[in-house]
Amino acid sequence: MMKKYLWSFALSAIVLAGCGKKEEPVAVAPAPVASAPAAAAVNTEEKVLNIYNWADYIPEGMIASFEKETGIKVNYDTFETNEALHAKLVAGNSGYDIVVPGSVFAKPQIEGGLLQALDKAQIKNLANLDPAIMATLAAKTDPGNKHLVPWAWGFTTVGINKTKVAKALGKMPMPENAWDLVFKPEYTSKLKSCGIAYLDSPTEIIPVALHYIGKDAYSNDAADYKLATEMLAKVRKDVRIFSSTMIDDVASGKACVAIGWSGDMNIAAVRAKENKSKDEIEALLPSTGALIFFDTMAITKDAKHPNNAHAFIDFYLRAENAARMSNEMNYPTANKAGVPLVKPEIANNKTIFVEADYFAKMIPPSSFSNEAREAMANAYNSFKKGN
Ligand code: SPD
Repeated sequence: MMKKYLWSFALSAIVLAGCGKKEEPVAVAPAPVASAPAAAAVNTEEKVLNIYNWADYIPEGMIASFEKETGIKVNYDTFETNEALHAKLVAGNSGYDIVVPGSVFAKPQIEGGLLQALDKAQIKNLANLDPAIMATLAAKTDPGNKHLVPWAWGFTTVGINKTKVAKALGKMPMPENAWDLVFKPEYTSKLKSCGIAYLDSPTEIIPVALHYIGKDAYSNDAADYKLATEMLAKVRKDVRIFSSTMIDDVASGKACVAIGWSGDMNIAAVRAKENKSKDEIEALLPSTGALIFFDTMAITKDAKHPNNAHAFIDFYLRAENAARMSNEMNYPTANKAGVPLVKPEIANNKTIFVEADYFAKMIPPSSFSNEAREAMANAYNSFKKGN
């Protein structure tokens, strides 16, 4: 068990060192105030909750359990990219109460007043969260942990259909750095025959391309995006799919190598087996590191059902629900109380709960200015068009 938590301490050390701060315990739940007992607040909201989350991120039956227990009817929609969620929030009146942005986008959303501060008194299970992860979020994204509660974390990496890749590469050995499979023409020219897929999102692809060429993955400098797209242009003709359905593209064999998210690649492996495929699919751990992400629950500024939203957040933060997410969705939970309930085959999968020495190599998330995101989108769209 000790070993399992090493990564988490490693993370807070890395991030806090970068901020020039000493690690301090983070109060994730307010201390009870000694006063006359208050009457329990009555929730008079209509029994509805509108949630907008990433696709393939919630265990089967979890919404139904919440509905049964609370009588609150949940409308649950999904999105595929941070850009899609962000556009809805910026437009306003999204109708959603809970959204789940990646922390890279959550920061500008907090700064832009698109998310409301949580009422921590309504979320007693905040105490279940890993203080090291909360410290990381406080230092980099959400000062005081006022707005965000982690849903899960993971990393952007290379996923492969081992069987198909071995066949396409023939005598050529696998590279030491797995990013070569998607960015180096010697490899892409061979792998295009079995399908190379990239996530269809500027803020997913440009950061990994920047990292590959030795730049800061979270550079806000448009000149760096030009260098990244110059590198990408060399492999453009070999990329078959810009995917919004990556799990199925990899599981079905449409793509043999992908830039995707760690948990999704593990889900693709499970799905391929369910589909009776003999091909072996796996998430790789590139030698130069993969890009960590945190996906975070937040309540929209104009939420119509904030009390129901707090009730759902508290429900999700129960240790057993957090563990269910890891067990079924293949993403590590930030819920420390839930970790002991994670099945051994998930807890010991090094591409889900990575080991401390690999964790130390990974790139922690940061964020981009609005101008940088726009420049990145332009650079990415020209790359896609082959300009
Ligand atoms: N199937 C759920 C995928 C969640 C991915 N979130 C990634 C955010 C990374 N920038």
